[in-house]
Amino acid sequence: MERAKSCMSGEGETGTVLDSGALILYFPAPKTVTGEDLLELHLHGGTAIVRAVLAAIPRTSPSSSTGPSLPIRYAEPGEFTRRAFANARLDLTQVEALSDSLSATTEQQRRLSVRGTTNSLAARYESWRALLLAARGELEALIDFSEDQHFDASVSELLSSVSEQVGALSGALRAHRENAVRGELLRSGISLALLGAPNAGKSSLLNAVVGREAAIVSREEGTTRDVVEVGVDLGGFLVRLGDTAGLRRGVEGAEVGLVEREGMRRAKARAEESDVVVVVISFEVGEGGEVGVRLDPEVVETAARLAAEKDNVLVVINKMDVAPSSSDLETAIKATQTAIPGLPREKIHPISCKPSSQDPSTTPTSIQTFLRALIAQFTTLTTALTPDSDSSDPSIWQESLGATERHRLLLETCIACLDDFTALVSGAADADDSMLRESEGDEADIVLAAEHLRGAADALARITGRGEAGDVEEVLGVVFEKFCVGK
Ligand SMILES: Nc1nc2c(ncn2[C@@H]2O[C@H](COP(=O)(O)OP(=O)(O)O)[C@@H](O)[C@H]2O)c(=O)[nH]1
Ligand SMILES: [Mg+2]
Repeated sequence: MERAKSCMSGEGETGTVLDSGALILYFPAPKTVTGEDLLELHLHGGTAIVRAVLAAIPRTSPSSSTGPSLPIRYAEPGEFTRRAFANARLDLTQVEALSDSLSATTEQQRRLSVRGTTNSLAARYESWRALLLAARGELEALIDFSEDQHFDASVSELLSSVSEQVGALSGALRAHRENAVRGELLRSGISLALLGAPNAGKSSLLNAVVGREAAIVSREEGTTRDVVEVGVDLGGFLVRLGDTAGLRRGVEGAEVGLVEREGMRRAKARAEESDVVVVVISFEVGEGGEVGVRLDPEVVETAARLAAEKDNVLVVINKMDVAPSSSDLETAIKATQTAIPGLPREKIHPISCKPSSQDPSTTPTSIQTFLRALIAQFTTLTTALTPDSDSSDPSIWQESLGATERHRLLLETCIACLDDFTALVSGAADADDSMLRESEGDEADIVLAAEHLRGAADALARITGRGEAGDVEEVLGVVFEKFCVGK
């Protein structure tokens, strides 16, 4: 048996250092990661040592050496976290953030997941749910106890105060849902499409950005038929770059064939669903040696449509190195702005993908400048919105970026329930306050309105994974606290 030195530290955990250098830490429940008793064995990593220790554990039965051996087995995937959730050490939003932080590959993903590991997001859902429970409590009091003499608030006042609260909450939920979409850009990556005529330099730009030959660069037109996808970390943002087939309007002698047409269809579809579209146009040398910017109608029409619909278009004017003078560049910028109406000057970036002759391994300066603008655009896209109605510290809204796709779907359900509530209550108010008069049918309306609030609160409870049990008690608690019924 090895000699061991024991020590106590922190909140009761006991550490034992064995002479072989192994460290055994005992954490008593309930303030542990899983909420259960925990024993941590820190061993040297050799497989023989680990195997010997694992073989020794079943023989250390606490009862007697002849008693049943201590059952041990490997943990199931995620079992520690599952136990932590079961023992209320973590809520579902924290479990999700933990899984996100384990799979984070970029700085922005890491930051997003760290934000979610505190329980502030869950606390916010809980505070909204509490608000809904309180509102529902008030409505149920209206149904159950309206004849009670202690109930002195006017029915219509109460209803309008409840719908006012629901209205404000609904605004906050909508902003939160919008931020969840923005947060998803950090989590799953920002999708970016490169769009332009054949030979404009889309593949060259992709390679200059990625820093390796991901896409084939060729003077031959139509080398990219399908969308080439590359994932890249730009300024800490995960970006999914899509290099697409060139867009061009067919002309006599150079008609667009079936395969090329399909490539163009995919290119437009990819641009349509992208978060950011970079349109590549270029200076070209004409047959007579003249240099001018090439604006293919197929490219500019698509770009103008996307710019008007989504305002997510950036333009690069490539092959600046062949432009004879800076006035040619200014002419090119003006022509681009005419072709794509409403495109601000700062969204047009002259670049050259041609490597510098002094140091071909460095990214050309013009591309570095463009990348900085691109990263600024990513920052804007992923900054949390603060609802106008909310004058509190905007940093708390930053947290709502941590809301996942699962949260977003449940938020939709919650918002839909609140919309139903508002439609019912305002509909009734329009119908000459019929809901406020006390007949049986009106009571049914109030029951239904309370039911909508319950649906909304349940959706929030499903986000944190808490709250369904004891829901009735909570509602009753609100009723009794507010109206002192039954005293
Ligand atoms: N002079 C010059 N040539 C370029 C530049 N960018 C790309 N090219 C050339 O333009 C041709 C087409 O480029 P590529 O990237 O394949 O265009 P894509 O069809 O839009 O993907 C190739 O011969 C490239 O070497 C540039 O900035 N300056
Ligand atoms: Mg290409």
